[in-house]
Amino acid sequence: MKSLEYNRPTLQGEITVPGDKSISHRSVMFGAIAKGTTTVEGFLLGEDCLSTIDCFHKLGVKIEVDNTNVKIESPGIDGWEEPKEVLYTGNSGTTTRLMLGILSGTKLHTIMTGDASIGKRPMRRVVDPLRLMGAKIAGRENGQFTPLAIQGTTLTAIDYRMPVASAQVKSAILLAGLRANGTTIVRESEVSRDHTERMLRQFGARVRVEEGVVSFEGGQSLTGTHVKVPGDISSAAFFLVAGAITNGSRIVLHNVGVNETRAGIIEVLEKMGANMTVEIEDEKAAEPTATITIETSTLEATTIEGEIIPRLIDEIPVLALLATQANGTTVIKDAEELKVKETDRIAAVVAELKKLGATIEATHDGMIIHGPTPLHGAKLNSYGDHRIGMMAAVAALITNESIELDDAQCVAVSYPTFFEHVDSLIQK
Ligand code: SPQ
Repeated sequence: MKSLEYNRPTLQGEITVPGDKSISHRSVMFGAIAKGTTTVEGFLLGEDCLSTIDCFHKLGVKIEVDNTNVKIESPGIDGWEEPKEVLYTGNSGTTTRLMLGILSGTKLHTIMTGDASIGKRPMRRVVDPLRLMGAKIAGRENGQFTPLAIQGTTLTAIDYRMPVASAQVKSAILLAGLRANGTTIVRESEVSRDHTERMLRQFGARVRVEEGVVSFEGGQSLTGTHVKVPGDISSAAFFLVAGAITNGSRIVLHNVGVNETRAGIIEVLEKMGANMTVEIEDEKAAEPTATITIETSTLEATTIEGEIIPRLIDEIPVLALLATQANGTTVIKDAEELKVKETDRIAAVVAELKKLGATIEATHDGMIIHGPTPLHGAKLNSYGDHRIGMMAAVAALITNESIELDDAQCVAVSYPTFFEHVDSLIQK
């Protein structure tokens, strides 16, 4: 149990946001698939990304980590060893789902499993399209849950319309498509994060993207390269909200990745009237970055729905907290996907914010929040979900009493230095 007693501080200062989790995972995966050397700077040393590295160690890929610099020396996907041990993906849905796509087209037999949360997350969304490509995957409830066993085989390209907006499903199919005969096509009705498409290009593959349709020829080989990982906007989100809702605050966030498929939170903050400036640092980079300054703000309620949802899906817990401090009724819709994250994030957010005195109710695909409401202290549960844990910690910045947070260490999944960064901003 961690006691969060901040006594309504003001927050002032600057933070360099740690590396993007989605891009860090992919940098190691692509570096391992490519023959030769890949170097990565700005890698996120979060537990999830370390799980990805561990899986590739077991596949015989040489990976050296020196602070946030990573060097991958790979014999290429055809040179990987059949692992003698189970590949353990920890708490990471991205590792589990993308590895399914990658391993399906190798010549290897592998078994993958993760922690208790991973054991409850649906895998058929990835396993079904991979099976259409010819993949041989077995697992509990016909492949819905880990542990999963993959017998690598020859794959054939598919033309697939995505039933849900999911970058993990899209990426698993694209990564399997690298090894498939023919042209793989993925059709999205709502565009999800496009880091895989961008990185395929960085590693030398030819990819076409037109109006929600991604297509490319199988059999292309990847060439090792240098990857610069931007800061994670999903981590920056906690400080964007903290700066907006704590009195007398001003926070400058450097190195924030602002890829438009991730930057929905910026649009929502602007619409709610946040006192914020966004200065683009590097527009031409494979993944653009910005410096964002946020100050205490008077906020108006809003509706968050439709195509923006996949562009801010992981920020919804902390946006719900933000909405408790806005004038009026905020409605979040079309976000049913939250139910299959590390925990059911609709149920968790509503239960925990209610304990603090928020006026919030769950709906089948989101939540409705009436604000502004003063929040008070309580005992909260993170449910072992990093994003719920960090939401609770940001809430503690505006409560008069302390928040006692169970399982606070789960923040290390995506933001190991989170509590240090909070402390560094608090004006003594
Ligand atoms: O990796 P994991 O556990 O699924 O992580 C989460 C998160 O909150 O960090 C979701 F729980 O992020 C996903 C995100 O929600 C990471 C991701 C990616 O890197 O491709 C895509 C999103 O998931 P999905 O299911 O929409 O594809």
